[in-house]
Amino acid sequence: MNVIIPRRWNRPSREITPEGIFLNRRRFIQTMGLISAAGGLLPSACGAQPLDTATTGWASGEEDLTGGGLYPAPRSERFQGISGRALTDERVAATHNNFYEFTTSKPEVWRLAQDFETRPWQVEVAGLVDAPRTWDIDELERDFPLEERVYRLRCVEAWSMVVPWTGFPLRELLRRAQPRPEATHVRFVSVLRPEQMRGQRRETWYPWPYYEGLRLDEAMNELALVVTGIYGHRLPPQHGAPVRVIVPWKYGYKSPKSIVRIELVAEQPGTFWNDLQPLEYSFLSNVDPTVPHPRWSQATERVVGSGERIDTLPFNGYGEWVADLY
Ligand SMILES: Nc1nc2c(c(=O)[nH]1)N[C@H]1C(S)=C(S)[C@@H](COP(=O)(O)O)O[C@H]1N2
Ligand SMILES: [Mo]
Repeated sequence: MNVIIPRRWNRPSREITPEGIFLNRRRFIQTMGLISAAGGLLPSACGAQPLDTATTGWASGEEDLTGGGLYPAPRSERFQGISGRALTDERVAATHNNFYEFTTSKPEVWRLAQDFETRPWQVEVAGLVDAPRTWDIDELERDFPLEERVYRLRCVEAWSMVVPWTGFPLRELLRRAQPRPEATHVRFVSVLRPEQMRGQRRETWYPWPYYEGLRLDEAMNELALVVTGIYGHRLPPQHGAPVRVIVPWKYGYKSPKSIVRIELVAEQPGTFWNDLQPLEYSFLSNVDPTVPHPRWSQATERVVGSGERIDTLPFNGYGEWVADLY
């Protein structure tokens, strides 16, 4: 059962990471003066690598780029791209992050997260299941066939991106755990590691660790993804390495990063933002252009990178998959 298929042999051709991303990234790094700031680290640390990753914090070293041959994973046939919308440039996505464990300042997350240790790492699947298990991240990455899916990402703050994630359906992991009939919801818990996460040390008014939740039927929808990679390589720290969940029809905060525990429970669990501000952040938080946030409209969104303003779609464009859940 655990035969590892050499994915690179049957990998379809890729358009997801066009030349432009590499070229743009080079230009970006030069513009930011990172080459000189890093004191010549770039040429020596990168060696023959095709990507300038060592100084950027969005993947470093051969192991993080390929995961020993797991990345890039085959592209999903059904989620190859989004018509009329360009893929967000990797350097843009990697330098505009919400990850409050490090800082609330989006452009600074990537730098503050650079030294976050993402291996070894374990994820516990527990609670109301017949087959609880603690997964080592390396087992998790190998035991489930990885695929790449391009999804829209819509933050509640009214900005959006289009991102190629690598992962596998959450329902595959849940099925392995064999949820008991009384399980109704799934709870996710992110890591608590204040010694490596500056925001957890300084912003002590937040109820760390970050936690989120879904109804079990939502978690079993084929769109809900366990994510270990982005742009054809392993997740870098700022995107929630080594493993996060992506729930593309909900506002971004429903997609918890750097998770350590997935728990099946018998009632609606509390969630970080809902517990902090229930009037602003509901438990469901499905993307809905007709329901404004108390402090701003959700009718449109700003495309990060181009700055274009576009209409927000119900369920973030995924109504075909999820509308019948509600
Ligand atoms: N643990 C944790 N997960 C989190 C967050 C966070 O602060 N902590 N921010 C959320 C928000 S608000 C968004 S928009 C997305 C951003 O994901 P990205 O930085 O990979 O684009 O992550 C979500 N997951
Ligand atoms: Mo967000």
